Amino acid sequence: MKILSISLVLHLLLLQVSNTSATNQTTNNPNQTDVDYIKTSCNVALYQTLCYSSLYPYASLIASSPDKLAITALNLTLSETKSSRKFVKFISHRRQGSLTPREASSLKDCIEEMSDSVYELKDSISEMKAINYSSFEMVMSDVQTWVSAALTDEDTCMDGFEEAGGGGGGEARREVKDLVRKRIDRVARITSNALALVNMYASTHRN
Ligand SMILES: *[C@@H]1O[C@H](CO)[C@@H](O)[C@H](O)[C@H]1NC(C)=O
Ligand SMILES: *[C@@H]1O[C@H](CO)[C@@H](O)[C@H](O)[C@H]1NC(C)=O
Ligand SMILES: *[C@@H]1O[C@H](CO)[C@@H](O)[C@H](O)[C@H]1NC(C)=O
Ligand SMILES: CC(=O)N[C@H]1CO[C@H](CO)[C@@H](O)[C@@H]1O
Repeated sequence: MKILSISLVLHLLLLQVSNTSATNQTTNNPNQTDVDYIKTSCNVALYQTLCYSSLYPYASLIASSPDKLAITALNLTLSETKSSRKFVKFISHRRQGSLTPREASSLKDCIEEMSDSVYELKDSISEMKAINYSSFEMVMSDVQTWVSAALTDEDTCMDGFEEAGGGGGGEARREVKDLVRKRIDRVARITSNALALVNMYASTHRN
């Protein structure tokens, strides 16, 4: 009974998170040119459907501009990373009493890794906002390094869960582990897409 109610709360939380990104969609009415630009750009991404659906609400804001596209993708990655960190913190707190030491430390490490990602993404966004012609190469190289680092943080977080709690875990424990993994996996996909768009922006300027 207790396990059921926890999972209900978690699912409600997941629903809430997915609703926040949908709200902007209704406030926008993008024209076909700007929508096509998102679609075409997302061809460089590994997770194209996610790339398109997550950036579509910002099509008018991006207005077919490659720098705005890259910054928006980073903005989106930052907000997804923050909400996932919040989610992992919530699980860590909610299940405090029933976690094995190994699971508790995996959750704690994961929260730290998400915090590193938040710093790396914030730095990337502020550098990109201040970019100019002479600083372009250096800024883009930094941003590529930082976004790659964020992707590594997410991998490290997931590896922690793969290693933890190998034996003797109950159903609820596995359920929570899978929920965390699902969230982190989504962030990793969104980060990977942002990196592809950043790389695309960086390469168009080099020619
Ligand atoms: C679409 O909107 C952009 C601005 O976001 C504008 O520059 C462009 O001309 C519009 N295209 C069409 C076909 O209306
Ligand atoms: C990114 O987010 C900030 C606020 O968090 C906003 O001011 C800015 O306009 C956004 N940039 C783009 C290109 O979406
Ligand atoms: C370009 O940006 C760099 C780093 O922010 C700054 O040091 C430099 O003065 C800027 N150059 C121009 C021409 O604005
Ligand atoms: C993720 C994101 O950028 N969401 C934006 C949706 O629109 C509101 C209001 O216009 C912004 O405050 C959010 O940042």
